Amino acid sequence: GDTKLSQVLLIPSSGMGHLNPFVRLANALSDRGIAIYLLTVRPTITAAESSLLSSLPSSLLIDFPLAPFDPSLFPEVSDPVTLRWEAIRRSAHLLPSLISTITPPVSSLIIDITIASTFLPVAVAENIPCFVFFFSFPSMLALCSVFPFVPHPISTDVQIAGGVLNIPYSSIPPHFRNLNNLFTTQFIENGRALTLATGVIINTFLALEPELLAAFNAGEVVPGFPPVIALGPLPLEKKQPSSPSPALRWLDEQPEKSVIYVNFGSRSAMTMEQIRELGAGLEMSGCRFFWVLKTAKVDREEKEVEIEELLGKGYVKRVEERGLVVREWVEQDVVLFHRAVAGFLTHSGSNSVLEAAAAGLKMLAWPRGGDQRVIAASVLRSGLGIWPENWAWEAEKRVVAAEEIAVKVREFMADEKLAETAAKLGAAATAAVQEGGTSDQSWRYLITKL
Ligand code: BUP
Repeated sequence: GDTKLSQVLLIPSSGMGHLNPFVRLANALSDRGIAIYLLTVRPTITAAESSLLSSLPSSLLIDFPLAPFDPSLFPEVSDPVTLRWEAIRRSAHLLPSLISTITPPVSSLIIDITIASTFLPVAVAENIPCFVFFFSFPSMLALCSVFPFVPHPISTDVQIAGGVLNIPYSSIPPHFRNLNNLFTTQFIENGRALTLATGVIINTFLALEPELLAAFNAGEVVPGFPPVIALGPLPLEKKQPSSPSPALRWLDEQPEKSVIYVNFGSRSAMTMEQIRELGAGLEMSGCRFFWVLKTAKVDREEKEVEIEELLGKGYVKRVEERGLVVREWVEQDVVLFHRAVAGFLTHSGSNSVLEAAAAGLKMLAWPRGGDQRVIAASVLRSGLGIWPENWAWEAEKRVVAAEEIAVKVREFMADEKLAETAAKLGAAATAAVQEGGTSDQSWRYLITKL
């Protein structure tokens, strides 16, 4: 008959970096015969999330009305996404009554790491298996799982599994030094709760951080830690073939493997001064470039500033033969696999890096904040890319000069060896998800547990 094996309720929190992988996971679960529901909180914070949700069959979506929440309790938090996480975290007690209205009944949960500390105890009390979906790299999962147990405020490097990994103090997000910061307390509480999970799902593949994944599953990172299920790279969305955007048409006209794609993700924005230096640096490098330029952290707040107002009069015309600057959302999953693209200047957001790894594309990492230095270190270790470690992140307010950017970009684009190792890792990513591959085995394990 038509009856599916299991009914899984997916609970994302907020932010495109979370919703995107959740939707990919949902699609992959459906493909394997699992019925899924997606709990949503609307209105979403960003327009990008709202448009992604409206592209999904509405029968999958279940609205989650939140408990009243007063953001003025957290005057120090300016990021609306972090506040939304907190609002959801504080609504966990509403879950049992909501679940009881769903038919056929929910057999297990997959929840967002950012809401783990309150939802895991509810799942345990309700006796429902509950998996946590962790969005960053295994090295960040390691930091998350040991961070509740290190002396605070943190003032040293963090050693993982007796030296399998060392996370330097300088890579730890600066706000993690401040225990009065909401983001920090969320991170600590969520990390501490992880041992209650049935398993931790992570969108990566074994070849990226093999020793660390082995250490996790041998109980060497945190004793009694649940299985870490590395099942990536998750397949990208199945898109309706739409007419190619002007940006993609521009890429179509560029020579094979000639363009550096520049994008700092959906949640980072540079200062005007740094934007100008980057613009000048890309121009000076002489390389072909495709740059997605953002000036606001939340897309709905993006101002209608003309590119020339940011980069100076005549810029667009001067670089027109070899550079394209756009101000809108691009289909990154298509861009990364485009034949003209040879490298990626990235903020090393976890999704961006994994997508590029899947495409076997070399990266020039310029972390801006959050988990991005920890990820950049992993990019460097694995041979996927390079990381000029002295390039400042957002909080440092130091500006990297155009000349320095130009030299590095040129060197990076000319690096054939790097392109080869990245391509090899791309092949490993492909092999991992094929039948019998390491991620395929993780999938089989997960399905039996759902
Ligand atoms: Br911008 C942009 N097109 O123009 P990350 C982003 N993306 O498809 P973030 C586009 O958004 P955090 C665009 O492919 C990736 O799936 C991109 O996630 C897509 O960084 C996602 O890379 C961005 O994880 O979030 O958004 O800064 O660092 O909080 O994970």
